Amino acid sequence: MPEERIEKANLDKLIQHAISKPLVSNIYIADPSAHVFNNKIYIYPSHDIDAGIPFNDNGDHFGMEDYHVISMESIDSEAVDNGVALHVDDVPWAQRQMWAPDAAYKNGKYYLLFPAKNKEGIFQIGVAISSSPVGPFKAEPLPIKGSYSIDPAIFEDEDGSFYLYFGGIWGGQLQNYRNNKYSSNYELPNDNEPALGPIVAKMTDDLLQFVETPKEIKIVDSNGDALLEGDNKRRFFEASWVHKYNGKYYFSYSTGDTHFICYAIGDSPYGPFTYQGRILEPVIGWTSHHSICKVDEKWYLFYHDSSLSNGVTHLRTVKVSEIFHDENGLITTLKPYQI
Ligand code: FUB
Repeated sequence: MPEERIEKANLDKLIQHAISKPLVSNIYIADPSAHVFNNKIYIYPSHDIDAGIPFNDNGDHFGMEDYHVISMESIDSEAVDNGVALHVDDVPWAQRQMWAPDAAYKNGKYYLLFPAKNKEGIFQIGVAISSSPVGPFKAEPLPIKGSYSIDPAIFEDEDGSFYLYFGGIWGGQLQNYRNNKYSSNYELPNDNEPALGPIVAKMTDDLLQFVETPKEIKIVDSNGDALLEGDNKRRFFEASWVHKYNGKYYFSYSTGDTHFICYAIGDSPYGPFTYQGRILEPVIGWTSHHSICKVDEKWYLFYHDSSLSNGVTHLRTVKVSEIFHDENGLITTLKPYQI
């Protein structure tokens, strides 16, 4: 898998024709989880750095060490970097690789949910708490019991229940789990077998633990058949996100090695979710990761690309663009570059 998947001449053209500009350019950020708290927009991204580790399929070159929270007064206003909100050195159980986080608000407190590798090199998911949406956050001493893999996305349903979605294959280690148990002998399914699904668990009232055994989510085609591992233009890879629109649950995700952000619709936060189509065509850079957030009655896709670093996969920048649900609730596919 080459690091640079776009040739230089094409890269310049794409950058010139991008539909959106970087929200901040003083640091590299990625994997944006956007929320509106108290009428203000807060983005919880990964903070990309060059850790000097060569590109590999295990994602070791994503050597992030801390989180910064980005805030915006409104969708058109300047995005402000609020400095370090949590550093890996201040997380007792974590060793390295502070990958894509998310955040929630409940009863006057802000909760940062984040993956990191523990001292054994296994990804788990932790919680850190602050009285401010921009931190600093104080990490719990241990990760969430029973948590694993990467890319936590926390969704608050209309009844006040919170659900945590997570999981990612390859560097995200989801292929090493079956029924929530780890084994380095587990591998990806064969191409003609159902793909691995993302994982969901309802959270306790204090948002610190799961109330239940995590469950694998099914993403199915229009016949109700599970998407297969070989169907890599549609099957789940990483970057879970859930939003609710007209009473339906929209589960969106990245297809990873085919670089699409896709979505599937269901009637329950647990799925099953029926595949619908693409939200975002491939961006500059290998990864694609997004969130969907309603701001002032409009829906926005927060996403990243590697345009600010001229295509360096692990040095990304966050952008935002409005998206539209049509009269049937289907999302119009966004082309990130108008060529
Ligand atoms: O940022 C590191 C990893 O890259 C994330 O966890 C994935 O979703 C991908 O964006």
